[in-house]
Amino acid sequence: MKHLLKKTGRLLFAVFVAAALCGCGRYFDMEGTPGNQRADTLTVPANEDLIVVGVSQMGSESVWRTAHTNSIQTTFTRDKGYFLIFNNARQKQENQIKAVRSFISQQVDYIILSPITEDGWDTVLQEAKDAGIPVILTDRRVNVCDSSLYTTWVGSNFLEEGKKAGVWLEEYLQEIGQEQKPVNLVVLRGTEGSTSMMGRTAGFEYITRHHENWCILESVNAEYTTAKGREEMKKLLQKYNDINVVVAQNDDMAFGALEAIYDAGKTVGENGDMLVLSFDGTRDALKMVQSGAISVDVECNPDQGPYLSMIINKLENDAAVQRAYYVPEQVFTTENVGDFIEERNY
Ligand code: GYE
Repeated sequence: MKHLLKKTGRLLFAVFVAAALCGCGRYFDMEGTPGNQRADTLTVPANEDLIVVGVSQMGSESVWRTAHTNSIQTTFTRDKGYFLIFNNARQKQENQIKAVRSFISQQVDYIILSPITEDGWDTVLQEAKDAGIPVILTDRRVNVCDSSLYTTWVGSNFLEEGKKAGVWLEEYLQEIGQEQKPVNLVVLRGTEGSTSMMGRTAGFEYITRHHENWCILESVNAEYTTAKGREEMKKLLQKYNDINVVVAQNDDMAFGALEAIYDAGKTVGENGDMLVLSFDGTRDALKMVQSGAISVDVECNPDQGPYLSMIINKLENDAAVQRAYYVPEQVFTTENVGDFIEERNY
């Protein structure tokens, strides 16, 4: 197995560093994970044939992100043959770059990166390539000059997600016979420069362009968080008194927007002042779809750990991998949400 060669290198490197540090025992200062207790030093047990995986997660900004992290942490466990080094960058790209460099210096077998934004990765990914460490992207993508700087990517078709929300609105307006009436929309966008934000925005706007009677009054950055969603929605309600549709690019922002809408004495849903469209499909949001507070929730599947371990297994056996792996997703509405809400575990 490929990682065994690296394991020898790691052990020799660790011995060398230990000797250089007079054997003080602290080779690397690493943030460990609950599954592998805190790893102050990279102490992959010599008698265990473990694949060492360094994961740089962007943060914990949303319920979806927590589920994404959980999928990774429950996949890369010791009993499944992995030693997981997990780093939470707390929404800062520079922390992700530091983590990747730390993984490189520890000669991990694989690096998994969930990049907060698409730009700014060329240098550090070149360093990983020079070190012979495959980089696998999850959730969001990177915009690099040399596409060989990462091996593959696992995630959602965000453009399709945006289109699905637009198509739902088209069909809804047709059903209620208001397809010709003016529709005023506001958009709460996710993290600026992120793949999911750009894809959902482009997909929804693709549909919007087919409707001259649809008007996006304003599109604002609400950073995928509930607090920012509430803050920005409050401003939009103070600015506009004729909002018909709120497009929140994730459930957390939708939760914040609903708080602001209710605080303003407005109502939502089929017979309310405005409709709320959302993305992700978390359990609490699906309950709001069931109640009608959220009209439609376009699923974004965070369960990407199994795909990542399948890819590593292929790479370990020199098998070919695709350049992209799309996770399955659907659309939740008041009509179908009852069939799925009980199984939703996040
Ligand atoms: O929709 C949101 C998270 O990139 C798909 O990031 C991900 C998005 C997801 O903060 O909840």
